[in-house]
Amino acid sequence: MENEIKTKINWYPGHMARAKRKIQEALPLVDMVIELLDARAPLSSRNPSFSELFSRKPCLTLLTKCSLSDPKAVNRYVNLLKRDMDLLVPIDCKTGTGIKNVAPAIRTLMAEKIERDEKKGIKRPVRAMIVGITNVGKSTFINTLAKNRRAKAEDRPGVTRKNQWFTVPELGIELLDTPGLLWHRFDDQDVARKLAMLGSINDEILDQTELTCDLLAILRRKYPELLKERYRAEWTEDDSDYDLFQIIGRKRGFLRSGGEIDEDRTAAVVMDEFRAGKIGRICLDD
Ligand SMILES: Nc1nc2c(ncn2[C@@H]2O[C@H](COP(=O)(O)OP(=O)(O)OP(=O)(O)O)[C@@H](O)[C@H]2O)c(=O)[nH]1
Ligand SMILES: [Mg+2]
Repeated sequence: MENEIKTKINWYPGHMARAKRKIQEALPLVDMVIELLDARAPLSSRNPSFSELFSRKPCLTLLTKCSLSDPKAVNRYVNLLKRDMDLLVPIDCKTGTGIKNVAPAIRTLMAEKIERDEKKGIKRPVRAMIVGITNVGKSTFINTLAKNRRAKAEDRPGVTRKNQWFTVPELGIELLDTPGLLWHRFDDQDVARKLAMLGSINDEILDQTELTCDLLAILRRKYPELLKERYRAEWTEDDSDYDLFQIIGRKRGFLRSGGEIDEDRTAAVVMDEFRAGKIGRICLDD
């Protein structure tokens, strides 16, 4: 298994190319951009085309899903990333962490515009476009701020297909939900694999056993104790990632009639448990 050439991941469906055009067309309508990064992979979840695409707009960066990520790593990334970003705020929409800091950050970033408007006697909401890769939590973030407005949000990539406005009058802001964007070719396949682990790439185009072995490779290197605790698994240096995958399948009793492990079931369970945070708080990026 470990000697096999890995399947190359590429996922840039037609709807994403169209969505990118629509996002470009909508840019003149907004005052600022809010980019969401996944706290479990803050570097890998940055779309490299965004810095150019949004270079003319002030940008608030949100490091989201913090409750699922390693708190030490989140701190390190906040310090590292804020150097080259206008403003960065760590949040979590499930636990509510950091949400109260978002509106003040928007006002700080838009202070000049707000002051200019006030001098002219105009009261106009700040209009922000919410952008990020697929499944990072854009629609969930909008629902968290806009409370009663419902943007469709689900745990699979490509849920939002159209730009859609949501107003939050109590905060004086209007938010444009946009479809998640990936990029045309993943030069770095490690990045592509991490995005697949986060659920940002269509699971149906991936070999799930291979992806789970890649996840286990990261976990055994960075979080061996969490892995041992969750699966009561023991392994040695000599065991390959695939051997470890087999050990876990066996421990869980996912066996077929011939006594081999059920690979599909093992992969699905390990991947689900990782995504739900059951293995622990994990950051995939180094
Ligand atoms: N634990 C946790 N889960 C979150 C958070 N934000 C979003 N999620 C979950 O992540 C999944 C994707 O959320 P969406 O809001 O649909 O993501 P999106 O960026 O709008 O996705 P697309 O529209 O497909 O691009 C959902 O299952 C959410 O419940 C968060 O802060 N913490
Ligand atoms: Mg969405």
